[in-house]
Amino acid sequence: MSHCIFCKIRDGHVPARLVHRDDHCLAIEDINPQAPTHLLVIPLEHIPTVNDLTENHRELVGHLHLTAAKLARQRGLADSGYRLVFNTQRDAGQTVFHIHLHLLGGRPMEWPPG
Ligand code: IU
Repeated sequence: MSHCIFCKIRDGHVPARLVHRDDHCLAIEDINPQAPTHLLVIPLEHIPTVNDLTENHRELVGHLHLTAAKLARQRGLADSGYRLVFNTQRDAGQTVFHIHLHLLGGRPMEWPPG
């Protein structure tokens, strides 16, 4: 079995609060939310970091963003705003090495992030 926590969630071996699933990705509630809405949009394919994306992932990357935008709309965040983030590698704070698009919203946010 994969050691990757998001692969385990994908395969149903670890429970998670699933809010979306389709043929290419799933979305879950983050277990340590940093905003009133904090979802993770996760491709089914195990891709360790954004550095590992190839031309073959072009559609998938678009799909992850469109899915996040749909979830943001469903939660009433389209007008107030939200943030989409791929943390990539150590300095950005990536802790799970299976790419995931953070969707954060429901409160004002600062820029630049810490
Ligand atoms: P990061 O960008 O790799 O730092 O984000 C990992 C996120 O995954 C982080 O916000 C964690 O709270 C979240 N998470 C989770 O939702 N469920 C888990 O079992 C684990 C991490 I491990």
